[in-house]
Amino acid sequence: MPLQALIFDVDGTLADTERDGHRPAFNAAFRQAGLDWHWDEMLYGELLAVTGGKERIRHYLERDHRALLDQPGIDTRIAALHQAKTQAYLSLVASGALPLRPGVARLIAEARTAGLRLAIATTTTAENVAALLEHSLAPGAASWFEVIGAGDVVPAKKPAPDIYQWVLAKLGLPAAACLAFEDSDNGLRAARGAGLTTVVTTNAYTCRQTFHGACVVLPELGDDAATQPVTLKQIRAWHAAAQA
Ligand code: XBP
Ligand code: MG
Repeated sequence: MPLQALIFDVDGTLADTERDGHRPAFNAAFRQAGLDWHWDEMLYGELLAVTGGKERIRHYLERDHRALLDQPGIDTRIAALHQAKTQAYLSLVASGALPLRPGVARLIAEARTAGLRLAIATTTTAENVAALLEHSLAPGAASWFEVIGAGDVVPAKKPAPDIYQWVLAKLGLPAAACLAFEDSDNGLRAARGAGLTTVVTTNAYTCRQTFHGACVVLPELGDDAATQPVTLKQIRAWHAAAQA
């Protein structure tokens, strides 16, 4: 079956949003709430095992502040912290602090020219996706993506396949007609669980993970001729080989 759509993860795949965007945004929300919690780069790397911001805060409490979980209203407190975190993240994105990773804009442009359909499958909040596309890709770029599956649209977040299944259903395509881009083990498991051929581009948080079932694992898509940028022709060839 020929390739008809590309489905992109966002965090860690389109941009290094985890280290430079979400992490400082969580810390800003904690400070605003008068909490002395601070997630440094190493701790954040461990917390990334759990996807979803509200889920990650809860996981941190289970780990380091267990007693708080028994307090009345803790769910509301987590939700409020997460809302403040989203506002801090949106400000960071609007400041232009989160450039896209090498090759992302180039490959998306190539795919659009070729008439491929584009979609997003992410665990992050929908507002964050729209802001990143607008500020770091191009004004109006959110409209280039026919389907944006984000955040709480499905209850089970990655590594569950649900968000990819949701996106495939909205696209009206079988998995065999699509290819996913991911950066993490959790993301790969979600995409593979939905039956998708998956290209992994690693980052500092994920480069030591194992990527069983990935079609290919690369440090980046690349823009620099010396590093042989991944072209749409190459993507089509990987997709075809995976279907054979
Ligand atoms: C991304 C996530 C998200 C972000 C934070 O995972 O797990 O939770 O870290 O975003 P993936 P929110 O790249 O696999 O989709 O705070 O908006 O949830
Ligand atoms: Mg990711």
